[in-house]
Amino acid sequence: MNPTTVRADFPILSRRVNGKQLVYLDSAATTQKPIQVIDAMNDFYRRHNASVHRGAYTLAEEATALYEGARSKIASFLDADSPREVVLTRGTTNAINTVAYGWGLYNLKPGDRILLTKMEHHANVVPWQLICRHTGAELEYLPLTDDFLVDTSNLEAVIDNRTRVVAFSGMSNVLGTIGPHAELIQAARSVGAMTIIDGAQLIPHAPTTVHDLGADFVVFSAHKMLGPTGIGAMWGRMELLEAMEPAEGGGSMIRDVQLDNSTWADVPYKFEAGTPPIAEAIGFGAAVDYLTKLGMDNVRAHEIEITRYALDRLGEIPDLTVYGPDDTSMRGGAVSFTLADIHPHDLATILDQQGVAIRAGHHCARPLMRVLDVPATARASFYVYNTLEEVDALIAALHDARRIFDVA
Ligand code: C6P
Repeated sequence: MNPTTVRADFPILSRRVNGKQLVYLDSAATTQKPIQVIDAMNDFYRRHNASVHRGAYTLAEEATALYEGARSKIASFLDADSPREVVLTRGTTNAINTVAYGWGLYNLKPGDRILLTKMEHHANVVPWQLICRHTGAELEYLPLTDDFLVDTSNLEAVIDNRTRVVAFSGMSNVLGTIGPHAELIQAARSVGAMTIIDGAQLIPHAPTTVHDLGADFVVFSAHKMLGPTGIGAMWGRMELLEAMEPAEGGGSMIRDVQLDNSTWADVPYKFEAGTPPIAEAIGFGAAVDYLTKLGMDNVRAHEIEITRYALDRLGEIPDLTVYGPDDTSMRGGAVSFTLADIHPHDLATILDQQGVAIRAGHHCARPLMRVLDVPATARASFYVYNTLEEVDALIAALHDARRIFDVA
């Protein structure tokens, strides 16, 4: 996989920003979209647009085939046993809420425990807090080690038969930290707890299957893997999906509606209330095709190469602190840092003047910011189209920032 060839498929990457060539280093927030995804969505609106699952006319049949075709592609990408195990959601946040409200609300009671880690995105914290309010269950958090890994040294003492849910990020959007999936899943299994992996960062970046992960649910967003916003997936074990209640009611998700009661459509439709984002699903399918063609092993190998290079080069900058593991076998390509006492927002603004787009802030991980004892970090994140030369541009812009802020 050659990022220079890959770049040619991404029209936006030839843009100039503030008179400089755009260097897009914010793929952990959202990735850019290749022409293949843009064309697939465009083609749907130009030639096939109709609602799905209802119409008895040609366009509706075409739209349904394209929508269901996208589900099948996502299922193959995950090596799921059946496309029916893939629920199309509005994204990771919506998927976690679907599990929290569809499973948690009906299965948790006072005294039950939900185990998270201190590196979770708010999407894997706040829904569980809301469920705790409804059910009386309590939250617990696994701490982090000094080298930014999930600390499992006390796991046996933390997990017991009160633990009913273990929910954790497959890859941190701030630290880049991966895992430890197998250990957490096994510990959860040993006490019969339900497991959910927030795969928003993991699935786009690592060759993995739902069988490798072994969780009960794996959730992720299309827009972080070259697809459009507004769509994502919730893979779940069929027996849990069958047993779970829908979190949202409305059209398309019912078998029958009486005046005072309703019955649900089969999985996955009982979780897809209302007219779905059809063009977005088709774009998601095209993104999965694109990544499959690149090969997820190649995607990961490139990520390791560019992240290693970035960590080494960032290490050359005085007063710069990286928050995350140094070992690239344990991390992905989201690299958070601070530079002296320059506020990350100021840093991002200065870098933007050089055309370099990075994110600054708490990255929707305020509990983690407290652990790191910083209000915010700057974050550069890499994907399939980023080159080592772009890392050089980042480094040059950071040296400029040091000069501008007169860092001694
Ligand atoms: N992170 C970032 O880091 P949505 O918004 O539903 O597509 O994804 C939410 C989400 C959940 N979990 C993790 C680990 C994530 O990284 C994210 C999204 C973005 O820049 C936005 S805060």
